[in-house]
Amino acid sequence: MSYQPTPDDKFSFGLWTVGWQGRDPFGEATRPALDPVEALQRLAGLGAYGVTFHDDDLIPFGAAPAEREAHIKRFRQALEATGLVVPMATTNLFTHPVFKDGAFTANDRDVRRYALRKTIRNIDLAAELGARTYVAWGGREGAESGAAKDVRDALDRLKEAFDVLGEYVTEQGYDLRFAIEPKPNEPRGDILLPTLGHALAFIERLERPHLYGVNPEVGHEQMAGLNFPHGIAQALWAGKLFHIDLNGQSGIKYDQDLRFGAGDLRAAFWLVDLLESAGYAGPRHFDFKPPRTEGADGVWASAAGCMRNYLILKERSAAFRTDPEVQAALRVSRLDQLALPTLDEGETAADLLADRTAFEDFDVEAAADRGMAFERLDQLAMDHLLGVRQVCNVP
Ligand code: 3MF
Ligand code: MG
Ligand code: MG
Repeated sequence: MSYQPTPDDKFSFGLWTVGWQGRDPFGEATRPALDPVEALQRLAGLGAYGVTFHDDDLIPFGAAPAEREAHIKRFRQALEATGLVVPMATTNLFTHPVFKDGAFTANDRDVRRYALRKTIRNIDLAAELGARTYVAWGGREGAESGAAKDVRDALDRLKEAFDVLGEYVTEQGYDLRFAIEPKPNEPRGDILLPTLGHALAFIERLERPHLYGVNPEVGHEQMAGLNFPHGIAQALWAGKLFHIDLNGQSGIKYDQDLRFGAGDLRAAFWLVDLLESAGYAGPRHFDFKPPRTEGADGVWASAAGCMRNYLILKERSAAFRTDPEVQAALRVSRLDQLALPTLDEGETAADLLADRTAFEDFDVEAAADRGMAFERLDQLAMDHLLGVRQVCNVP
């Protein structure tokens, strides 16, 4: 296998990822600005299918209307020339100092109204460019100290903002759904909707819950010490995995944004295994930062590495799932039993109470004695991941 991506793999990149100049809290930019048109050409050349953007990645903040139109026109032409699509767009509600205390939940009401207008303006552009998903990451929706934010009021304001946006896209007839991106901290000390679970619960309180899903990011959940594939499984289970941000992270520390596959490789393997076996049909979107040590060549090597690692892991997952020894090991570990309902069809709680084999005659000690054989199963997975088992029946 060549691991050469094609548009069918649905790999997409944010303009801000390959365009990151390496400015961090301790140092200046190490790379020059990247023209979005060049980004499109390079990404298409590498085999990506899509590109995503914050409004300000494409149109400099504060640009006059004519300048704005010129940027959009150039971008459209580059999309046509490269064949790339725009599956998702989002709003920058975190860079300008006006958003220092948040956007939809800023204490200042005028800032909240401005944030909604900025978002709606870019939603119009997203719809025009054919995007089907609108991501909302509340980077500055949070606080550093207790009294600074009344969290219950802030959640009311956040709900209000999403309900207004939902009403807007419905009235406009846009075929666009929202994907909320959770993150526990950075840049704020604590950010609202810090994890996938918080976001999923919040969505159910909105006026049109069907319009909202999640855009989980590998590193964000891992910054909170959580198991990313488990979170993704729950989002899939809830029908809410609208989009995904793939990158790498090594444990609970600052937001590393490593290329996909770097950091927690085992979690990356189980993630790809899950996405592929669940038939996730959305974009495989990379939200990473080529390290500031890299020059231009390193940026494209890093972007290519994201896709290559995904394809390698996809191959390893397919080899794992089709390996007859793995299939037998899964049965020994009783995964087939987990897939069976605990009660028979039509069986009631009263029937269960009447079933003596379920309790009175149940041999608790014998059941407790059974080993689960998970270690052997996991070693088979490790062998596949590390490439030391012969790859068989790869589609
Ligand atoms: C920050 C992020 C964001 C979001 C983006 C929306 C700048 O850690 O992950 O990237 O992904 O704002 O997609
Ligand atoms: Mg991130
Ligand atoms: Mg992200």
